Amino acid sequence: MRHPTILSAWLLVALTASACITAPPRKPGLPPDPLISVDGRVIDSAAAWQDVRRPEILELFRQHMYGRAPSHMPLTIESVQEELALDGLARRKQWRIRYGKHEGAFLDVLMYLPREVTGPVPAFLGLNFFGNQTLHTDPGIRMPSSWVRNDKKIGVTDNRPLERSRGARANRWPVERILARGYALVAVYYGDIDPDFDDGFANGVHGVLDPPIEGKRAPDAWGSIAAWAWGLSRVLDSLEREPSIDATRVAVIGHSRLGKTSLWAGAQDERFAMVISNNSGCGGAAYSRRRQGETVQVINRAFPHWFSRSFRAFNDREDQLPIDQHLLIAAIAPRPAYVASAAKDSWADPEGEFLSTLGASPVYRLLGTEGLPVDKMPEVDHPVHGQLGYHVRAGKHDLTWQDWQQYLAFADRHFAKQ
Ligand code: GTR
Repeated sequence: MRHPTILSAWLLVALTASACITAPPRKPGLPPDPLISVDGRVIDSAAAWQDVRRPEILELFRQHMYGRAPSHMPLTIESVQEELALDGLARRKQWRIRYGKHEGAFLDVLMYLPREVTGPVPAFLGLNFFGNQTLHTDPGIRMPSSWVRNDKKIGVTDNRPLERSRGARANRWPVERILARGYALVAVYYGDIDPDFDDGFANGVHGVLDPPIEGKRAPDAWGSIAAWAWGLSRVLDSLEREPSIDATRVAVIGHSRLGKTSLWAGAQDERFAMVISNNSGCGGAAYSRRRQGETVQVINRAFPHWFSRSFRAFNDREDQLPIDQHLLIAAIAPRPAYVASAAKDSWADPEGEFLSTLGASPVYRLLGTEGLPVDKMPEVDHPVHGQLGYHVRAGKHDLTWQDWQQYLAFADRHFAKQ
């Protein structure tokens, strides 16, 4: 008689070989096919996407681009304050999330809620560049105590925000209009998580949770984008404890480098119910392989702290990347995702942002949604909304009310309660 284990091993090999169809190797230069695994298997079911391809994609992004963040850790919430604000139109709630004993190991959260709410509301959650006080002239907003980039126009000197910085970015955050539509707005200053300059990862969350050892870090240690994304997930942790918020309907939104961040946060953390990338460009929604506008080499040289060190291996070698940015959007599927470009923002490669959104669409369709409802780039100011949304707005690199109108409509459509 044949040995039973050899027989069953042979059977297993034969069965596996017949069950998975392998694809021919991809030509160099083309972006990786979202529906073919690294070992050549065709991904043809939701289960294969969820169990094989999505985890493998996230791992590739960790290994080669954004780096690896430490796993979840306990947080404490303190300094909670709640009062009426905006002439009685809103409730303003602020709290501090502490992630370590070190003096500076905290982030300050600002939340506005529509005043009249019955039951938990959906929310937009976004990081900002100069402090929560720049969102509105409301004098009750706490100022950041961490490092802030000097800026005469905004009102920051000696890396401290001045009183006159209150409301300096109100044009990007239409607070009253968001509240009027029944959404909460949750804001955090990104420098509370990690100050945006290259200091060898001594300050911010890296210094607290994962300091360099004798000046050394692993090639796939997390960069600042991964740190900001980590912070967004910690804010979501705190929103899950917030009775006024429906944490199953939180849209994460970010502009530019913070759009790269919202994509990476949403790709990894499936609790984000919607992801919005506003003008995120290279390292965000735009294909790296196109090399239009900002390139991998340019971004790594200008911002050596944003990505893992391992990403530098692809400077001028984008074709060698085992990933590209359509896979980042695909990792969000089937959750709704919206990518927006601005016509004059050639640095962010609007066409590359559109094409990668389109490139993610087959995954959305595999998972039973419509994906992106067009296959050609729409004209300027002709938004398209499906499970994936896209628009290219007239004008320059910015987050405007026009962009917000689309995000609100997109959220209304996807967050509507049946
Ligand atoms: C630019 C950078 C872009 C984008 C932008 C921003 O200097 O090249 O990748 O992130 O900054 O965040 O405003």
